[in-house]
Amino acid sequence: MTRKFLLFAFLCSTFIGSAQGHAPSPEPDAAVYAARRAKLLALLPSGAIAVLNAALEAGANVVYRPDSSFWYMTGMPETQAIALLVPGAPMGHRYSLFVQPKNWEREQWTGSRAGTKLATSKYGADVAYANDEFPKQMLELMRDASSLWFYDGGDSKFRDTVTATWARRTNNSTTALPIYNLAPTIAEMRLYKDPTEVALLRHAVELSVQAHLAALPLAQPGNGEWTLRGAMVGACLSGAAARMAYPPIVGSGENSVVLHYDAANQVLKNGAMIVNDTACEYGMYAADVTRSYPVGGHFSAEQTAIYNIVLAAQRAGEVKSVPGARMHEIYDATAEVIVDGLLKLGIMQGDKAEIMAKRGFRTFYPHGSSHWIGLDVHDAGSYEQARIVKDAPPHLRNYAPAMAQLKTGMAYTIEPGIYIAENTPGVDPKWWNIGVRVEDDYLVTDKGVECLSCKLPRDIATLEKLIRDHSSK
Ligand SMILES: [Mn+2]
Repeated sequence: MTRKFLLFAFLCSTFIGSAQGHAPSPEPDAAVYAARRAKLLALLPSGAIAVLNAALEAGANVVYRPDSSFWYMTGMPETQAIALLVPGAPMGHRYSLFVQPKNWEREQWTGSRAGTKLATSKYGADVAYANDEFPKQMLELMRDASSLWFYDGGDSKFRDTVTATWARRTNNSTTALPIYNLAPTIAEMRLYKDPTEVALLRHAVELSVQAHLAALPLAQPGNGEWTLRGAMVGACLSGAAARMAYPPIVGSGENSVVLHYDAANQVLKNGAMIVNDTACEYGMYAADVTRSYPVGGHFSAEQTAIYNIVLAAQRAGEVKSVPGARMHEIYDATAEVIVDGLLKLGIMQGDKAEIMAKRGFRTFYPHGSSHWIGLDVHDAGSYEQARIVKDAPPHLRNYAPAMAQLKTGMAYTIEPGIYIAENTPGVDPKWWNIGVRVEDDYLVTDKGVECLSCKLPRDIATLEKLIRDHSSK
């Protein structure tokens, strides 16, 4: 049997509100989800119907995780569920849920199902049906609808069925009947975190900070990359995280320059740089935190030089990171500090203006500085990338600056990095295999931008102390 949401449902069974008790992931608060649906209904034109599909089961031996956007609108943790929203319907008939029917023989294997009863009493549906009723109900509602809005939850078969059914309806219409993907509309809502989300995100970040603090003392020669990973996974899960926010990245030495290295199977060699990009998911919300430090806790002169450039780049990004700023201003600031620093060290050569214009630093700083965080670690929401900037030189067409402006409720990372691979042409071998990324999580509030993870030390002296105090030598 593949459905493993029993564990998830169990973790959901205690309310987060009792923060003192550090209860596991929160019980969906029906009012929060109802408010989100009301907002979505208000955005839809009259005559619209909206169908939202839960994610498919992920497969055997994989714990089911609800699709983030479906969860955001429904709080319904089960697979094979469909939500139907009809803004033009009378009150009390606007929200239907189609769910797996109660069936003890199945539930004995895969866990309790809400069934139609809880679909209304707990998850707030006006009306609930067994999910095999969906095709019939859908056809009936389509007859009077003038636009269809769908969210497929990553299930292409569901999308095909819904769109084909709508196409048949359109074929018999005197005018074209539009069909829209709901994903961008929900994504836009998800960009602005409500208080419930902010509380969960804070908790996820706090737990991740504790996990990093548990890992730092283990950065000793003879331990493995897995030792750090194990400690962090342990810290997250024993703090009632349902899972990690993403596959942990703990890479030392030559692995520190691989951005998404996830094997964690190398023994730690004294002095090797570690990039540790690991964080917990809590209550469905993902933190994203990275620290870099050498095995044994003694930064070499070269590691110090690179590290301080990255830290200064992050600081420059933070300075730009104010309400109203555009996302690309953060990236530009980090890139500029990195280019200045690498030119000064002789790792890069050439004209700064030309390097900036051609993004010539991407050998060393190949990724962006920032992404949204939330229900997904790379959260939904547009960056409003300008594909072609008015009057911009041609190189900017590849750069596609993110024009999105920081507004209250948005959450994002600032995570510059420098990675110097072995045999990088023109680079002195003393710099090889130094990878450094420093990543923190930020929230725009009414009072300004708050760093959620910055209590986790970033300065060399404190990082060294946290490692060296636990050295056996
Ligand atoms: Mn990140």
